[in-house]
Amino acid sequence: MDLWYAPTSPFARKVRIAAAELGLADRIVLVETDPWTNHRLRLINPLAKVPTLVLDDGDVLFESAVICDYLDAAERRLFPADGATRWQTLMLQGLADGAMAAVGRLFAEERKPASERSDAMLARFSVARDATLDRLDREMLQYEPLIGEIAVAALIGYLDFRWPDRDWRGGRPTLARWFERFRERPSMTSTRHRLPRSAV
Ligand SMILES: N[C@@H](CCC(=O)N[C@@H](CS)C(=O)NCC(=O)O)C(=O)O
Repeated sequence: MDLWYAPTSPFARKVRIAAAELGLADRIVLVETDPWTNHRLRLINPLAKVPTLVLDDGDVLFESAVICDYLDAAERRLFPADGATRWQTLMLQGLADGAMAAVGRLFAEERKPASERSDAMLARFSVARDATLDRLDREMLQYEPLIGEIAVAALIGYLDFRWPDRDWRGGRPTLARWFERFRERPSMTSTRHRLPRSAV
């Protein structure tokens, strides 16, 4: 399988963490790309986004939640088949994914020249980030992850990568404690963000 990814993408990292947790990382060939400039990506994914997974038979999957679900299909370790836990973990994934989209837009907005920045957008994305972190501080996050924990770890890893000096941990001791331990998992240490090296 080929995983088209960008080393700065939290959604792609979510898939890589899930693959590592499932012991599938070495079945995946990583194809580093820049989704903004690589026109070949749009030939296989109309949205031209990462992550995009090309299966061995040539079928293509996109959307990180779909790719993670596919990787988990053989064992059902990350996505419980039914029951309350299923809905809780899917909700957590949805929340973390939504916050990742908001902070991705926040990062792009902050990088614009001051004259082009929108205070309303900056405020909206910041509030989404802060409200999500407050909510996550009240969640019972586990160390043996389901997909919800993996998505939360990808979100927080991205915050640390893009804003290393911001203190999101202050006032959120439960979440901070959970992440201090979770970030040491091999699935996390083997998938750290970095700036792009090359782009196909
Ligand atoms: N909902 C998608 C979001 C993927 C996404 O937004 N990826 C970003 C990189 S973090 C991207 O490829 N952006 C390029 C674009 O928006 O054109 C998922 O879960 O996979």
